[in-house]
Amino acid sequence: MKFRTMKAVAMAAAAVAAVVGSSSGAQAAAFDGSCNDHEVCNYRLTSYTGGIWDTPGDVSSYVGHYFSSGYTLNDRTSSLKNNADIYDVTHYTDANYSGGWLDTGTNSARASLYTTWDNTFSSHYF
Ligand SMILES: [Ca+2]
Repeated sequence: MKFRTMKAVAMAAAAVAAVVGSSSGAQAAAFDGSCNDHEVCNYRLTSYTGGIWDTPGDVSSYVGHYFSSGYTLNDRTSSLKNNADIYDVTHYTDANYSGGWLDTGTNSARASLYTTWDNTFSSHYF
């Protein structure tokens, strides 16, 4: 009896260890100035310069957000990267995912948004 109890306890402990061991790795850190895996990254100027704004989530309004350089984000994006592994990202010219829109494929980047989209984006959705 005693041996069987100890074995059951050992098996339970092993099960807990397996759960802990399967926990996911480090998450991408939003707004840390680094364009990490799973993030979309907007830049104030072309060629990924002038300040960065990086996040792994959807954002319905750019109002109240700022590039790392201190510039306001709304209507000020001039280049971008989509480091999401699976999802395309769509940038919109208006808040709440409305207005004109531009899709950028997974693991793609745009060094320049040219005159059509330069300084126009106000929200994005994966
Ligand atoms: Ca980041």
